[in-house]
Amino acid sequence: MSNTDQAHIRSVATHRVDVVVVGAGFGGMYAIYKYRQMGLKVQGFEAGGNVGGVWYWNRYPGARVDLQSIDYSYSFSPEIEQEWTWPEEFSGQPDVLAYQNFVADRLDLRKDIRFNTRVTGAVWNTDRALWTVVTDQGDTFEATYCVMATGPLSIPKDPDIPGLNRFKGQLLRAAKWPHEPVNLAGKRVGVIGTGSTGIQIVQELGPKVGDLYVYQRTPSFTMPMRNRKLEPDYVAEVKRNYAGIREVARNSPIGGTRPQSTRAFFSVTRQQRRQLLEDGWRNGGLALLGTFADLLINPEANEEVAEFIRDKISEVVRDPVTAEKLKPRGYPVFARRPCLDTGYYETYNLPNVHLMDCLTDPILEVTERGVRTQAGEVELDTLILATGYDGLTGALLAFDVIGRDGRKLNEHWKNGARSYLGLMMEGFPNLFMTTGPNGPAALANIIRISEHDVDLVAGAITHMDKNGLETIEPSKDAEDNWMSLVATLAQRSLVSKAKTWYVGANVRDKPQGLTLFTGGFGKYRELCSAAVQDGYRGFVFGQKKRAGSA
Ligand code: NA7
Repeated sequence: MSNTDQAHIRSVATHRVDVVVVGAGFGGMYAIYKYRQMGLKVQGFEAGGNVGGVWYWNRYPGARVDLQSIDYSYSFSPEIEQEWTWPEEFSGQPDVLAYQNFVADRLDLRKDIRFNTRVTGAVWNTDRALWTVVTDQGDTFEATYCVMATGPLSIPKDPDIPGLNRFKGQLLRAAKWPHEPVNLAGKRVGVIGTGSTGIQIVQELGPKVGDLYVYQRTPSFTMPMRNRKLEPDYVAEVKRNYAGIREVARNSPIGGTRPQSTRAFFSVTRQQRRQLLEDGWRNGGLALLGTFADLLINPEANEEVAEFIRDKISEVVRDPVTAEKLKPRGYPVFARRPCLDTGYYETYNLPNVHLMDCLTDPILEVTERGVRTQAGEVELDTLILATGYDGLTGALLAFDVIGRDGRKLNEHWKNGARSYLGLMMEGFPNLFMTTGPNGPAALANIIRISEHDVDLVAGAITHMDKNGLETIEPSKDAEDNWMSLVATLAQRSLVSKAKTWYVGANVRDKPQGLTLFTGGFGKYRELCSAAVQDGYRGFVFGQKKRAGSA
């Protein structure tokens, strides 16, 4: 942003608030509520037309959470816990969005949010110790604190395939699905991408469309979700025990109640291992991952589990050639986000579902009529892109964030995202992130992390208020040390050993490396809490200027 732009911002600035919150997904919604309850004047901004974040946009067929809804829900309000009833163990997108709307109504959140409004710039003014935030609607706000609740998955990524715009049929993006119903019955449909999103779409559409062509580059490991309706007795029991459920989640590595064994893989016999894996498979969800303690750090253990899943694929998929193509190889299981499915592999037994292997026959281009690979052109009525996101950093690098001394965030992150506790960056005073890079973000329950981060920020603001402090930012040393810890843990974890959005591999020219804290959510909480208890260790505060001083 040029000096002239900055001067312009100053000249039109009219709104002054205490806190700006960017994003009205789970993190932003809670942030708005929490800071408002503290008596602060809060302004939220949201690019979507309503609350929900990723759940507002992702209305594709079959969209569903892959964590139990009992865990994937707010814990900050005992009233809301009692008033809301989840119908299924793993909720579909309509129920998740209905829940978010229920919370927004219940807490009257919308009055403090400007919808259909995208933040286009945020600049720190050192003299006045405030952020100036501008939007694409021409609004300019000044705020003491800026909280980026922009989420790890909010910038969808089109594939680098030539000709996308040439397609004369219907082009649909999973991450920007139309709000009106889309009738695909009898149609020739192509789906590009077989991550969590592609898998959910394929299993949902396979039995419903004319022909389904699934363009798969890297096969994913997926396990049975075994979703179920929640019986009233079970729901009542949960409602009685929410406090305990939340306590378990807060101290667990994944921020949820899924059991996690401390058993090492090779501490039991081959036969016992097989039996335990069978039990995990039968229990469904991510039970398999919780069966042993060392699946993400012991490559031999990991490979045995991978082979167990490959065997399952052979048991289900009748055509052996298709089964082979569906088997993931060359990267550890659980290093890409493990998918949960309901009959995904079975879908390939349908005569109208065709697996297109982009590893042996890559997509050359999208044409006016469909998709062309080396083997030829497939004509399509509809092409669906399920090609993922510019994860973790995309949202914050989509606009100019300029900190102290004109420091640009894209410069600060030019070799990869840096932060202290996944929460703040050196040189960017009073700018907080929730579920930011180098925190546990994608590796644990995002709602538990969001609540934790929002509360941490609330604590810091209260501390500053009490002590006459005006600015907070991490020291360079603190950020360096945190980054070393993140890197050391990442080296030990198999999560860094696959080409995924976790490591930036899906975005051309993006710095590569795992910018996630792999020590687990419970440990992350402990480290944050220790820093706070130790007088906000690693943070540097600036005193409030006395009236009359420059
Ligand atoms: P993912 O997991 O990033 O998956 C994107 C998929 O799109 C993946 O299979 C990619 O294959 C595929 N892709 C991307 N570009 C291409 C091209 N050019 N050709 C063929 N295939 C391509 O995104 P999702 O939306 O499924 O899931 C994101 C998160 O949401 C997930 O981790 C959960 O946390 C929920 P590739 O792997 O690059 O070979």
